[in-house]
Amino acid sequence: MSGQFITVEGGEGAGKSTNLAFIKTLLEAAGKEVVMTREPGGTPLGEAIRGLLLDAAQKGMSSDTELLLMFAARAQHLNDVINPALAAGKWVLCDRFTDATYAYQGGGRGVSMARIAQLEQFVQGDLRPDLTIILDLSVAQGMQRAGARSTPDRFEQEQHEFFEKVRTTYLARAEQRPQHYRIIDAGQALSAVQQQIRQQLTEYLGNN
Ligand code: T5A
Repeated sequence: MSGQFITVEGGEGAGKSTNLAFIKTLLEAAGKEVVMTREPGGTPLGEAIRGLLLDAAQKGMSSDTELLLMFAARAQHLNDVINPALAAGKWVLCDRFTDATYAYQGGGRGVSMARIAQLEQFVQGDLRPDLTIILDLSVAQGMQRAGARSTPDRFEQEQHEFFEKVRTTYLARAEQRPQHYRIIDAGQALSAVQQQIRQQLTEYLGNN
């Protein structure tokens, strides 16, 4: 018996945190036992790595260091949380995963996609998300929402162009493997966003 692996992605301020608990409720209502987690993070070691990655004081971090730290946190997360949960038949709901590495380190920073793919295979083996929900909205709207909060972290200090590349990469990945992705128009009011999520998940659960 194996559970399913669902990830939620999107640019800054897209509403991932806001909608994660809603998605968990929908899955539980369908009788699934759900483990909710996040990246970078999800374990004590992963959360410590997250602290380094988001720390605005780490200005000189190279793109390769950033990439390797993402995958280091992911390796621990897979070992301690994701793989055991899936093996026990639970559904894992994760706030960001390797699509974010393709979007931010690949699209945003310009790291070679082939190098990311090598690390993905090394760290994950054949594990890929069964379903990825992309909360898509314009960069301007996302920055406005995220900017309404506290001090910007190291990623939030990037410029508009960086986030345009992040968005383009997410959408391109969804276009390549449409059966594994659902794109939600996250620019709408929360009730309309959640209505789309409910509709897409209901359809997915009906087929899985
Ligand atoms: N990262 C991560 C990489 O570079 N590579 C990787 O491999 C991985 C895994 C941290 C950073 O790490 C990078 C990407 C990130 O920069 P994070 O904390 O998950 O990752 O990312 P953030 O995008 O910073 O998380 P945010 O909390 O900023 O965004 P959310 O969770 O998408 O947005 P949320 O839910 O907090 O909402 C933002 C605001 O908008 C409001 C909310 O109330 C909130 O105030 N809001 C709405 N307002 C109006 N209408 C709606 N529909 C709304 N939905 C939400």
